[in-house]
Amino acid sequence: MKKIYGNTGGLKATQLRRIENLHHHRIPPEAVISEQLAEEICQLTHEIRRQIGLLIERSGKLVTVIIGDHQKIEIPDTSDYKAPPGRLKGLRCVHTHIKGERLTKDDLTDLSLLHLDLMAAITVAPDGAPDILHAAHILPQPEKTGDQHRLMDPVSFASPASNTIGALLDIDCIALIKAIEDELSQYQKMRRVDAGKERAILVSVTSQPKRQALASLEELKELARSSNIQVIDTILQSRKKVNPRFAMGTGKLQELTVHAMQQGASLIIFDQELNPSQIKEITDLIEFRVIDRTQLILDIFAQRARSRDGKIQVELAQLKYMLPRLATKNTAMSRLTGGIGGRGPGETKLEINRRRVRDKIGRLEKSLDNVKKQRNQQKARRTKNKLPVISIIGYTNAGKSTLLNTMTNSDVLAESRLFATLDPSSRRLKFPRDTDVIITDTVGFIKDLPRELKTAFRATLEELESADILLHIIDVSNPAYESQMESVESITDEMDLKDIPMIRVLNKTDKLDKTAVDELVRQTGGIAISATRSETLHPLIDKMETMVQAVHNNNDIAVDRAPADWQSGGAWLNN
Ligand SMILES: Nc1nc2c(ncn2[C@@H]2O[C@H](COP(=O)(O)OP(=O)(O)OP(=O)(O)O)[C@@H](O)[C@H]2O)c(=O)[nH]1
Ligand SMILES: [Mg+2]
Repeated sequence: MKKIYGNTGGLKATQLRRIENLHHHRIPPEAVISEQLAEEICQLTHEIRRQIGLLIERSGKLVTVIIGDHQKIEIPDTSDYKAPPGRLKGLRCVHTHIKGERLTKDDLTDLSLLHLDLMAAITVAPDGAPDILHAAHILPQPEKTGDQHRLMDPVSFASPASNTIGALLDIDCIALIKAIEDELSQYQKMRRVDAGKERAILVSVTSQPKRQALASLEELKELARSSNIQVIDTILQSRKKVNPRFAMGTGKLQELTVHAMQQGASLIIFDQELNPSQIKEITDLIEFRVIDRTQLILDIFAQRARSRDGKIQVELAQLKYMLPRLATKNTAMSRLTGGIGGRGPGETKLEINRRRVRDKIGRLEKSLDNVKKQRNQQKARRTKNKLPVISIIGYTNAGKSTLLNTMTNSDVLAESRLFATLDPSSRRLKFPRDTDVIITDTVGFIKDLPRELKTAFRATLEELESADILLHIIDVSNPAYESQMESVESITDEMDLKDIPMIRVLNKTDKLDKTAVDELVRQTGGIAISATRSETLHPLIDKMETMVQAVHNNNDIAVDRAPADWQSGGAWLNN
């Protein structure tokens, strides 16, 4: 950080030298400020009619002198000093006030936003001597009153009994800061903050109806869980109109940052996609890593991608998402692009300039083209062999992989997290009446699937276009099943899959009672199953086989041997 910062224009050489010399003062760590230093900055303030501020480390080292105007100072970028999650920054600010005013709203805002150890203002007496010291700190625990700061009792410099400001204040500055941090960590322990994990506060700022917004937050929670992030709290802020600059109002944002610190959060996740300028404005303003829903999904994809194609597709999507967000200011950029827990493209890679990112995007797109060519060749081979293809589609976590496993006795990864499957897998299946088909399982859908991912996964999704039948798996035990079903079907419509016959499959019916299931079957025209129980699959298998044969009669698909490179799945055993 620069040693002197701010409004130095028009000052005399002697005044500037005195300002420089402030750096020679020693401040005892237990004092807020030394008495001589307080006298000197008040004298200077009195002469130049501008506020003077000092940023002081815990050790007592003076880092920066700030020159303001007659009513405020502007704190420079302090991102060299990072407040670790749930702690204070290790810097305090002491500054002068010319007109005898107490700490202002702006002072308290800076205290919150920067997580300063302490904010103090010294009023300057008419003769230029220090008069009253006002100080405040962040409250380590939320108060019923909603206050986020504690204003300490003002202390007069005129008290003849004292000779050091530490004693004058009757506080030991370093002990006070330590006490605040101890209380912070105790509070976090009480809240069972898990030290090894990313800890996030989820925020939704929306003009949507509340029910919808809550369902979306619920899904965001699941996404966070799938990404191994501990969710500490969720906040829903309904607004008539989302603030174009910061998504929420700055006052709310300030409250959020103190709240997040008290809770020991390391990350704030917005449920809405933040545009590049919003994310920059927000991260410039608050001391937190901030990501949005899209970035979280990208992060999960980055963790889950196994195959070479998958990895290329995800990296491409991440780079495309990042490109417009590569802010010129390093701080915002590194906070944004650290990835979650350092996954993602990584800081160093992203600190290279836009041009190199663009080059990389170009290279990745080329390798994807090659992948696509190979796929087309495979497809051509498959068409030659004329084996009907049934593709399982559906919302993420609906049970697609489980169904594939149960039907074909295989062992594709299926688990209770979102986007367990990224890479498509195919298995061969023999129906009871001896029909052979290929069943494929692929990446799940989600509402508001990030545009970047849609583009990147185009090749994978285009595979669906060659399916003869689509099995749309719906997890009817999920309260949001209806909107999930709509999301999937609107994506399939968008993708030109409308003309492929589709079977709606109502899954996880073991979790519901029979009347509810009957009603769902009636409403959706689907077939009820439980993918974990093979005995429930007969009606579905029947329907599939009948449909395959119908398609076969129409399209002249011979029921033939599968090509040698298909992994053999089990036959459907009619037991
Ligand atoms: N109770 C119950 N759970 C099921 C059923 N089918 C699947 N599950 C569970 O639902 C979770 C998700 O299943 P997956 O098969 O991984 O779902 P998916 O659709 O492949 O999900 P992604 O690959 O993540 O998009 C797993 O924990 C399954 O055990 C079912 O019929 N009943
Ligand atoms: Mg799956």
